[in-house]
Amino acid sequence: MGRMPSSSSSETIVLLAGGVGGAKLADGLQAHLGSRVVVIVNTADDVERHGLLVSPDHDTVLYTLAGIANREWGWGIEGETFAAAGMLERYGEETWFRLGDRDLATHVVRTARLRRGDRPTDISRDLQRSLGVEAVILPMTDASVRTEVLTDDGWLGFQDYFVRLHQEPAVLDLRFAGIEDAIATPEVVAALEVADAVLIAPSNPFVSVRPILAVEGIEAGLQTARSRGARVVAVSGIVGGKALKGPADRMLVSLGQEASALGVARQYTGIADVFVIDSLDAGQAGAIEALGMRVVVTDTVMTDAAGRARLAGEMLDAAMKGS
Ligand code: FO1
Repeated sequence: MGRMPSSSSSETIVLLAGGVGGAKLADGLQAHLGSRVVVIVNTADDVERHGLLVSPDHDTVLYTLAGIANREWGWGIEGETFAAAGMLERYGEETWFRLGDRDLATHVVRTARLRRGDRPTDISRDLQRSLGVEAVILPMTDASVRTEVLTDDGWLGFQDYFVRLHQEPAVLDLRFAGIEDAIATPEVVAALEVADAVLIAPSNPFVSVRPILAVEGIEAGLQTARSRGARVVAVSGIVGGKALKGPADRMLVSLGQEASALGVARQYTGIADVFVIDSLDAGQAGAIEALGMRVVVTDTVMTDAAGRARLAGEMLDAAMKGS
């Protein structure tokens, strides 16, 4: 594990997170702070498959924090098998969104409980307890929000674009269906109220972080936290002009932005106080500072558990000291 951050033992740290990058940073934070980490996770990439609700970003964070994530893919479960998917295929079902046998159990439990009227936040809490997760994972809202992307072929559901079409079409616009009715849960509001710092993961700024901030009450809660002195520290998921994972670099360009750490920083103007960039991008520090953020330059690529804990420690340090 990396060095311990200069943080006291009673603070609450809130992390806004999408899938793989968010899960890795959450894991690094959990290594430092255990149950004092609250991860507010994007649920706008949720999708219904075979009558079940799948919550990919949530489950990626859940499995990673439980130590059972599939290391090769980043999502799903280690040692996964696909016997059920094979059978679904024989029945003529579309299986481009591959649900593993172990993963399927999560969606069965989630969907059964939703049908009984349970809140997503409560279901998530019980899944975490069953898997022995120390940190707290909170869905960004209990309402249903769905990211849709505009391509040359019209509006598509996010997983259609991401998995079925392998992120190939250019994304011309984005919308979050259902966002008008989405409000922050009491748990999310309470976490932001006591947060000593809010961190933003190296997740896609458009389809992972923006939906979280768009939920009524979340950006307001973050700004209230800032006004009482809590810092917001974001980290770039673009290193050397390339996304560490996923299509964020191409999305930045097709949405009229620059595929660079600076392009990501611009998305967090007026939101982040500190922006963490990779040493490869040190040359952009001045331009990012001109946006009104303090810049921290470090190694941001989390290749192993030590790298996750190290970046988490650097972000905690940036949140807790300096001006
Ligand atoms: N990603 C893929 O590239 N192919 C898949 O078949 C796939 C299935 C899948 C099933 C459950 C789950 O929780 C995630 C899954 N993912 C798959 C990953 C998912 O599409 C992405 O992690 C996110 O939605 C992007 O943040």
